[in-house]
Amino acid sequence: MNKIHILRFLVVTMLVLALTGLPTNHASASTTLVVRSVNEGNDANPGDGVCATSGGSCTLRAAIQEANALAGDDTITFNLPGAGIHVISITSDPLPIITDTLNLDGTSQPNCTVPCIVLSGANLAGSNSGLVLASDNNIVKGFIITSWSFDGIAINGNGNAVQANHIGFWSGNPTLLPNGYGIEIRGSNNLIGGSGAAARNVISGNTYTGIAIARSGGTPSGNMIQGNYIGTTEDGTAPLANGESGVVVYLSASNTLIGGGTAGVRNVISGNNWEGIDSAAPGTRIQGNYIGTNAAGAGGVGNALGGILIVAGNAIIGGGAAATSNVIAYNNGKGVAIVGNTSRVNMRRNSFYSNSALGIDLGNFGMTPNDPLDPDNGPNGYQNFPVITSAASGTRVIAVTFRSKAGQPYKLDFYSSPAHTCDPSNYGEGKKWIGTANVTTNVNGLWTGTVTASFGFLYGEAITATATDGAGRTSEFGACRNAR
Ligand SMILES: [Ca+2]
Ligand SMILES: [Ca+2]
Ligand SMILES: [Ca+2]
Repeated sequence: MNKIHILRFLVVTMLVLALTGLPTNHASASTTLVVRSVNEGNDANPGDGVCATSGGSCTLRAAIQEANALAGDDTITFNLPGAGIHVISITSDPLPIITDTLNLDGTSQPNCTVPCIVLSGANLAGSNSGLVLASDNNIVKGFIITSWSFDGIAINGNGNAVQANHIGFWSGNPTLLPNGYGIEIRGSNNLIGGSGAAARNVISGNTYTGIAIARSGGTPSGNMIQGNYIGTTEDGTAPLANGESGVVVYLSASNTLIGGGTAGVRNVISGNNWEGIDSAAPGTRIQGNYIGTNAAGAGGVGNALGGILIVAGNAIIGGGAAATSNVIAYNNGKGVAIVGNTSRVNMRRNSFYSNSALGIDLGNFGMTPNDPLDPDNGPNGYQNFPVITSAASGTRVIAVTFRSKAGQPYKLDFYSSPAHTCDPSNYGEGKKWIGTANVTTNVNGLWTGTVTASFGFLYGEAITATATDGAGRTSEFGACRNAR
């Protein structure tokens, strides 16, 4: 290049910069920082747009410091040397709290099977969390997060997405390295998981709860837990218990969605040491999940103290359509237990089977007998259940006597279970929904009649039913009647 060419090049370059308004610094640009070292050094000059320690390497710590210092949303990717698992072991201080919007993308690491970047707190003294999201709209994906004595991930902001992580275990390491809590959520409208296998977190082996929402206060609303395995191995075939429950929604949370209406957002919440799900909050929806089964829905990985425990608030478990039905099976204990005198829980069209105790227990002390005119107060108003007096497999006609409050509308849902699988108490559980009847009681609180089921059932199968009142409060299952 001669001098004239150089001069012409400089003039053209300056013109282009002037015309396009390219920034002369990185103050508002979206910057991608590439982590190339598993070491821990600090960024030498946060805010200069460059991730570099004084020695010139880009560590995760330096990258977060740089991204926090740069205004605007930034991305951190990984290009760590070598193949296989990469362990970032934090020993000096916890990683910086994420305070500016960040896409932290562990799936970007070449030459590995996601997740392959371990964020380990095993060598860090004190009570610490792995990643703390203080800002909104962050994405964290593709990490193995283990050995943090407090939270694996703490979400204090809103609108964050956490996907494709293993939280609480490292399946390649023979020594289990739990976190205290897998994920704690204190903000709103966060998404844990998503639709499909690529978004799935496996949240298992943590010392306490897999996902705890509003455990330490706050008023988080609208959080979504979708498509995860919680309490199982990464292939969903065996238990890898969280030491307490899989998911706990504390009372100051609201409108939490666990699952949804498609197979892709189904959570498998199984194998936990307490219940699969505990909720004390208003507006909890539990839909389309497998609770106590393996990921195939074809065998047992039961939760040790029952499937679901509702201690207060109101919840929808199921929803009246096939797509929102949960499978609640193989749990040691109740399928769903409801305590707390103000609890209001709608449970329609779920599949309950092979739980060791009642499918649904209002009051958590066994079957609650029907009372005349149903005035009793308690969980779900101790809603009376229907009494089936006959069930004819040939005609699908089921005869019912139902006594509850006078002059009120109810939805009666009918279920079949294979022969001899009703609970030993005979107040059992229903595996397959076979139909619904909308009925209204008379002035004496009585409705009696026959219902023709939508789906057939076999001679000898156990037929049972629930009643749901106009406020959406569902009864226990009535006594099983063997079909003739
Ligand atoms: Ca820097
Ligand atoms: Ca930033
Ligand atoms: Ca009652």
